[in-house]
Amino acid sequence: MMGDVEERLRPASGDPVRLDAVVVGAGFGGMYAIHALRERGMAVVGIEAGGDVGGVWYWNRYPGARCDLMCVDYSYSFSEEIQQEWTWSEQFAGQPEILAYANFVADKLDLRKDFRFETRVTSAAWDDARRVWAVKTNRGDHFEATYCIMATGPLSIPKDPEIAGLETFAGDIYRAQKWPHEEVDFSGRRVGLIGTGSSGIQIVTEVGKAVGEFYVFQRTPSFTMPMRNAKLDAEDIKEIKDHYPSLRAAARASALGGVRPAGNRAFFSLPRQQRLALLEDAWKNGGHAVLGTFSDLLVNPDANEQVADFVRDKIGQVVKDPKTAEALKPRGYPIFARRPCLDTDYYEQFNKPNVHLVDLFEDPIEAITPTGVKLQSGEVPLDALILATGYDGLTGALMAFEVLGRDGRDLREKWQYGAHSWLGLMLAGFPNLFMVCGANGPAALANIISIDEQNVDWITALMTHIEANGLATVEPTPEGEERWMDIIAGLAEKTMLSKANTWYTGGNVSGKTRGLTMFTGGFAKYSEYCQAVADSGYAELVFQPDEALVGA
Ligand code: N01
Repeated sequence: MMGDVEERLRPASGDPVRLDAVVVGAGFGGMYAIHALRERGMAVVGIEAGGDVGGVWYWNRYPGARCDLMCVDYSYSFSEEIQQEWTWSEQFAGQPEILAYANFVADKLDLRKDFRFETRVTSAAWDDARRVWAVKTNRGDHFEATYCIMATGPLSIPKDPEIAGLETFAGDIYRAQKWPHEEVDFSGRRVGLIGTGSSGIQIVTEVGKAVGEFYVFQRTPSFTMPMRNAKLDAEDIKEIKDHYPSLRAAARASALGGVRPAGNRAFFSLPRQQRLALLEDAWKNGGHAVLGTFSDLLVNPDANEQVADFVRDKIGQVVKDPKTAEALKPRGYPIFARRPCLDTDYYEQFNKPNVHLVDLFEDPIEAITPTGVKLQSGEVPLDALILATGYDGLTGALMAFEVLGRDGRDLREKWQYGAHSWLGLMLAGFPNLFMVCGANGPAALANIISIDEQNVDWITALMTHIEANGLATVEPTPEGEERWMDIIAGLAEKTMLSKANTWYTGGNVSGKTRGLTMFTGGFAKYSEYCQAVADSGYAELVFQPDEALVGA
């Protein structure tokens, strides 16, 4: 059944195109899924709204976009050939290099021939009588597939700020999540930025370098720490390439799927001076070292507050204007409960005479006008407005089109009070449907490429089990799903991650049910759960036999 995708997508009869699997999304999860399914000899098609591979790295071309995980971790581990052939230029790669890497992998594995780009899925519906997923697109495609793999990513539906008058702005609007492909020149222009999460912080450090007047409209400040990125020289590269097996093994055994260091000391197990010295070292080392220095920063509020104070002190040491420094210091939520950001000279930008912090808690936005942003205190005239206001995360992508399970059960109804699934991989009532990096797995709390690979490998192993045993459909039991959601809830109660209003909890989208639905037990533990299920012969899953084989 293999062959060129365009040929297979145009059947002469106009009948649905029959495939083994449809994969939605051409990010790192979807790319690996296509490769792994093809390796099993399956006929597949990938559907992707963007014009090429890369997922979030295809869309997020804003100035300063960079991964805050080291590339030695944030890259595929499944192919020794790819690991050896590709060479990273820096510890933390920028978006152009990560996108170039995605393209390199796509070329190497010839992935594009099975992707349908600039195409959106409009509906996916399970046909129980025929045991197929019927998947339709906005280009009139109609596929029928035994399996449907949703590799739609936790962050793919941008969220605009709900501010009156946005559509009336007469200047240029740029969205971090859908940045133009050509370079944007801000020099000499009056530019505003709304949003100071990971994206906004990266934009500030880059746009701040060449801009006329820059107004950073900040509602909640984020904690950000120095990345201290470094170029990789020939010796570094050799060291990495010689040790990939052990580096990957360490990543798989870690809570974050690769972030290092990961401390196992409790904060108060050491005397004050020693704790401070360790934090100072971590600050100097950069990256996520501060987060990794102690084991209990997200479960011990006193420890968390002391580390938050340490970072607030650092902000005060950099930012010269005391009022601006005070406004930049995050308060009222635990450090690391919002995604910890890494930056290069973020706070330094605010010492420049043309970079202005606007504290929206003190002076809220009343409206956006054709000529600028109207604050309570008056209007800030602008030529351009950058929105870095985040995403409808975790559930947004799968709720953006119709997904209908057995008996027409609608996923939007199933998830109306939040994401609910089994291992973040499968859904009771939705046979043969899989999610890659789904909302109830470790999702945004660990290295997404590690999760993608682990999920896809687990899914393909289950497919092998299905085929080897003459089975046709698989889905989790409702009880299994409940048990998983209880595990998640039990773990979530122990962390402070839900104590900030973020996309982690749905708190950034009005009307969305709030709750921490990700697995907070860490990547390694998550992998253990998944493996235990496979080792048990897939307990908590129900299968139906392949009727074609029954009695054969
Ligand atoms: O989005 P966010 P993001 N008026 O939701 C503000 C990953 N990522 O795109 O918090 C004013 O974090 C909002 O303010 P508040 C990473 O997982 C990774 O930055 O609601 N402000 C907030 O400041 C990350 O967590 C990397 O008060 C408004 C901001 O918009 C995730 O993507 C880089 C507003 C949104 O922050 C999302 O990050 C980039 C309004 N009406 C992203 N509405 C790296 O790997 C919203 N905001 C480095």
